[in-house]
Amino acid sequence: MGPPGNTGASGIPGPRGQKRDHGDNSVAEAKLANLERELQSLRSELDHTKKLKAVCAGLQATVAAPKNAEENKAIQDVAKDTAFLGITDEATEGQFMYLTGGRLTYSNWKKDEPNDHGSGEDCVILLNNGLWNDISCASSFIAVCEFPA
Ligand code: MFU
Ligand code: CA
Ligand code: CA
Repeated sequence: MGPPGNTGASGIPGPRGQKRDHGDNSVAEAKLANLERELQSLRSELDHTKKLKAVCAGLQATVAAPKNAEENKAIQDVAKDTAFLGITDEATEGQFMYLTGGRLTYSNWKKDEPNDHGSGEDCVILLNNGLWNDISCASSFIAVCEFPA
């Protein structure tokens, strides 16, 4: 018997490998959708507060925020209806601040308020009876502008 022959030519290529398993993304997708909804709602609330500020700022004024019972009554009398106050806790939940800056020095919350009800409430309204309630910043109420003396 003679020596072994030469190596033969390459065979035909094998079949394509299976597509990689990307796993189940439905949980992550649902979370992302929820985050996107939350972001949209936060953006719309922030826009609302900014508009409120801008309306009074255009008049060289600020959104009225009472610093004592007398001012609270004065805003109540001018508004004659439920009105937004220039107060928010949108930066840090539970820490209410004036739109002009600084922590609250006076408040007149209704019983059990503020409660950040539902998906959150970061704006403040003065009710007809003079008491305060925190409410969604996306809600619509009049606001009183406050002018420097
Ligand atoms: C109360 C208020 C809310 C909202 C809701 C309908 O929560 O604190 O701001 O007006 O009622 C139970
Ligand atoms: Ca809040
Ligand atoms: Ca509330």
